[in-house]
Amino acid sequence: MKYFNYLLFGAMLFSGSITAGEISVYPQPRSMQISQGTVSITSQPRIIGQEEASPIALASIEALFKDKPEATAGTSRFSIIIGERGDKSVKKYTRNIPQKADGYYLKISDNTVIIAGNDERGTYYGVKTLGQLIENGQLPEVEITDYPVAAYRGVVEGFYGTPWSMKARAEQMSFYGDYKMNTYIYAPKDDPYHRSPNWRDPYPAEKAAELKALVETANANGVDFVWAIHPGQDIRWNDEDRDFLIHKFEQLYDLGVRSFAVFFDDITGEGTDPVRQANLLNYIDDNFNKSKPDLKPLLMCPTVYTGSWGKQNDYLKTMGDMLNPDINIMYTGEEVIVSITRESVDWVNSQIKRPVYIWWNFPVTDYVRNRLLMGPVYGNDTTFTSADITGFLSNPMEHAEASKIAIYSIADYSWNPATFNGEKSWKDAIAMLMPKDADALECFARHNSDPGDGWFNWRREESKEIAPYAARFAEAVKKGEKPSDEDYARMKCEFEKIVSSSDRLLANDENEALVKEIGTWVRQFKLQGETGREVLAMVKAYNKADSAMFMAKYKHVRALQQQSFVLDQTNNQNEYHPGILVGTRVLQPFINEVFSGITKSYNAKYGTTLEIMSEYSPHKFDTTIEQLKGAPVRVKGENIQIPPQLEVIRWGAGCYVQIDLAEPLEAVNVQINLEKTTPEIWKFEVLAENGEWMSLPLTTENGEMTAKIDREIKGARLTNISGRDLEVFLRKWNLVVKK
Ligand code: V0N
Repeated sequence: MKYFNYLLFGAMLFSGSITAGEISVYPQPRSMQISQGTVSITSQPRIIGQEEASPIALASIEALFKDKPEATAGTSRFSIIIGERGDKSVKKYTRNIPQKADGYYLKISDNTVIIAGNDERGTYYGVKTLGQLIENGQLPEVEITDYPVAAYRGVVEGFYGTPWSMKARAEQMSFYGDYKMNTYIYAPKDDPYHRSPNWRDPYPAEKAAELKALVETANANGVDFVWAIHPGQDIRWNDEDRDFLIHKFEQLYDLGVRSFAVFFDDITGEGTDPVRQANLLNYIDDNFNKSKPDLKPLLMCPTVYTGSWGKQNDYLKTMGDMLNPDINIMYTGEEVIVSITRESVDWVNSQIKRPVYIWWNFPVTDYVRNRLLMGPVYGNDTTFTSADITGFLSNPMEHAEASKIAIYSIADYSWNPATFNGEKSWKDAIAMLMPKDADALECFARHNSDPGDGWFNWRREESKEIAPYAARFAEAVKKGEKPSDEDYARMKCEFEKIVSSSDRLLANDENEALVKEIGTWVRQFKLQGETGREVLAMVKAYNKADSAMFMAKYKHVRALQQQSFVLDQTNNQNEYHPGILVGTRVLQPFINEVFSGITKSYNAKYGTTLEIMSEYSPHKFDTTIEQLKGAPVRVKGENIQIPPQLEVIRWGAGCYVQIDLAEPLEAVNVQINLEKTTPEIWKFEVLAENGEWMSLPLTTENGEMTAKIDREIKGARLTNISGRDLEVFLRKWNLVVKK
């Protein structure tokens, strides 16, 4: 791989009039030599070989030059010689053509362009590269030999949540074609005809027609449309279900599908049996795939699809031993949400005995639905070759347009991991999505990229440029010191940029689909910028002993926090992770810490009792436990929560936690997990309408205490009545109410 780097680098040193820097072909070609001259395009090209060449390649050429005038007699016409291996037109270039699927040879010199594909799609990709080389009606003289590392590249629409719309899917196809992604797997977990219970039923006519049209759009862009079935949760291991599955595939075949997959992920019960799964897949391969001459290899997603699960049993080894050799096997890496490492790929390949087909769970957010993952692709191993991986697909967010930032980079990475540059790819993707406001979108994206510290503990960098300034500034406030002017200026500049970037994104007319998808998060981001700016002003006022200004800024922050709370509570109210979170790794913690810190200092200095809780909540939290003072009450849909604490809580005898509701609410129950559950330790009470506290019995089941409430209350409280000081973990304190 180093050799190609030098070749590419070397070529760039001897660039001609068009400097190498200006030439950016995505994905980066395997080898590109640039020479002096340029070819100017003044008219329609003369095309040689069109009788045999790939129709979609010819269609792309037509589209490239559609606005050029017909050549007139005497004008210097430029020619395009086009074809694939074996075609007469490119016969004499056969030895230049790489013998790799999707590979091509492209040479531009004098007034001639040669595009010779190893196969039809290779020719098509040669035309896509040609299109990217055109600058102001000029073509550089180059010689390119190009082919991908991963044979299958693109997207598996395999997430939980709202499936993409047909319109969004169709729009994705041209994007895949432009960046040499050749695979789209239709596998929306929440499409009932893909998964249990309706996988056996044929699509109704209208839906079938939509799929047929989508398959045609995919083919027109060189994309293999893979239809996946997900029978495992209720499949019966008998001929009837086997035939149901084949019949369903037949319906999709009749709609034009030529690639098929069977997914067994995220299931329990009988369907998880690897031997039965392997027998079914081999049967499909032998009786369906092999009976039709024009199908791509069968693909399966295993039940055991991570290394950490795979190392606990022989499931993947069984698949490797039993599955027909041409059936491809998917895998998400060592964990469900993780970077793809050399170790994990080597291990799984030793089990499955074929190069693995990676399903990379990025930028999917169905496990953190209140966030967007807009950051760069990085952290995957860059040494993979075609012997290691046969596929590398992205499982994207339910936000199709916003997912393009990551997908664009994954296209580049999967074509050639060795030369992949994540930061550059990320910036180019952003500029592609919003040329005029790329800096504004980049500001938004760099502060919305971390999934947080959930069960998967896979983190992403976020706000990394300002993190050192933010940390120093917050530390100074915590110590009651004045932050440095440099830190103050840097933070103020960032918050100003956040506010202006947000307004520009909301006003952007270049990409309405993107603005529609991320708009609510952008509005939240703007509020965050305004809040940050005003919190800084509180610090400035405090350090100038300007109480009037401090109070004005304090009240403004309080108002902004409430707006942010309302926005969070009234948008994206899915049942898993409702709400709208932004800047969670650095910005929000900074704002919370500095707001609380400077308000505490102000209270101490002026003897005031301004509330120091940073996150707005209409409900008040009261406690006699030192460690929990100031903890925010979180409202998540119909759950009013004291957020889980990672540290041990020292809960003194007679101490309590109490929530005072903003208004009487119909409460269903309370769910409490402190890892010390024997009920005689605790007294749970609710504040009834009549102002009386009444205790309700706590029951314990599998480590959790619950109390049925089913009445209107104004508050709830839990007291340690054991007579002893306790050490507990506050895993969960959740009051379920009816909105
Ligand atoms: C989550 C949850 N996976 C699923 C879905 C989903 C993705 O989009 O595709 C990421 O959230 C299955 C998958 N297949 C290859 O990745 C998996 C989960 C977490 C822990 C578990 C079981 C399932 F123990």
